[in-house]
Amino acid sequence: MPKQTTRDWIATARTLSQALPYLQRYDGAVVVIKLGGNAMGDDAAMEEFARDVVLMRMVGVNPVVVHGGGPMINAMLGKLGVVSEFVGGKRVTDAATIEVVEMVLSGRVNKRIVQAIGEQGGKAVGLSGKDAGLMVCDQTDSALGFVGTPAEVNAGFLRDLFDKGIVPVIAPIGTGRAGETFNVNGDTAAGAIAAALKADRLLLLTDVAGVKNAAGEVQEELSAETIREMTEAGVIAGGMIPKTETALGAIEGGVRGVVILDGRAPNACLLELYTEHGAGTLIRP
Ligand code: X2W
Repeated sequence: MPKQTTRDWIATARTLSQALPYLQRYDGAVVVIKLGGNAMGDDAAMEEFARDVVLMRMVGVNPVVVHGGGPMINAMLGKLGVVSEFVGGKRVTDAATIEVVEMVLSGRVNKRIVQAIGEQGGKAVGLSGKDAGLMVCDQTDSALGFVGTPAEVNAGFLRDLFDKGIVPVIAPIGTGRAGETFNVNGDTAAGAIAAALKADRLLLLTDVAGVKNAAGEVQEELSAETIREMTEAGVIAGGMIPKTETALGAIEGGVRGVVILDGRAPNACLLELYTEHGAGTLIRP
C-alpha cells in the first residue's frame, strides 16, 4: 500500500462513518456470494475478496460463499485429454468428467478460497453439496449426464455454522437420491442455497459490469418484471440469461435482492453493500 497521509486517514474515518446506515441495514443479514471462475483473479485479488468476506462477517453479516470454477475444470480436463462440451450453458458430464469436476471444485478451488479467508483471520469451512446433505439433486436432463438440479438444501446446517461464526464455502457438487455425484452449475447452486436461506442478498460475482439495456448501458436496478420483458425483447441474451434466470428463480424463492456485478472490480462486495453507489445491477421483486 502507498504511504498514507493525514488526509487519507481523515477520508478513511469519514468513509467508515458514512457506512453506518449500511452496516445497520445488513447487521444479521444473510448474504450469499457466488464467486465465478471467471471472477477469481490472481492471488492478490483472492486476498482482497477474502478480506471483504472477513470484514462482512466482522460487522454482523452471515456470508456464504458458493463458487464456480469452469475455467479451472477446463484446464484440468485439457491436461487429462478429456473432451467436454456445453449445452445450454451446462457442461455435458459423463462418468470420467464428473470425477475431474469434483476433484477440481471440491479440491483445489474450494481450498484456495477457504485458505484465503483463513489467512485474513476468518473461520471458513469448505463444503460441497455432499456434506451434511447440503444439496440433494435430481438429474437435470439425461442428455447432460451427471448434471444435477438442486431439489433440497439443508439450510439449518448452514445456520448452525452462522451461529459459530463460520463462513461456509461451498463447491457446487450435489448428491443424487441413489448416491450419484452431480455437477451443478455454480449460479444454479448459489440461487438454490440463497432461496433455501431466504437470503437478504445474492451477489453474483462475474466478469461483466451488470445487466445492460438496449443502448448498452449498465442498469442500476431492475424489477423481475422488467428482466422478463428485456429477455423477451432479446435485450438480455447469451451468457447473461443463466444469471438473470438464477436471479428470477432466487427472488421467486424468497431472496430479497440479487445483484449481478463485476467481481474483478476492487472491493466489489463492499462497494455494493456499504456505499450509496452500489455496484452492478440490483434485481428486486
Ligand atoms: C459447471 C460447474 C462450475 C461452474 C462446470 O462444469 O463448469 C455445469 O456446467 P463457473 O466458473 O461459475 O462457470 N457445471 C453443470 O459453474 O463454474
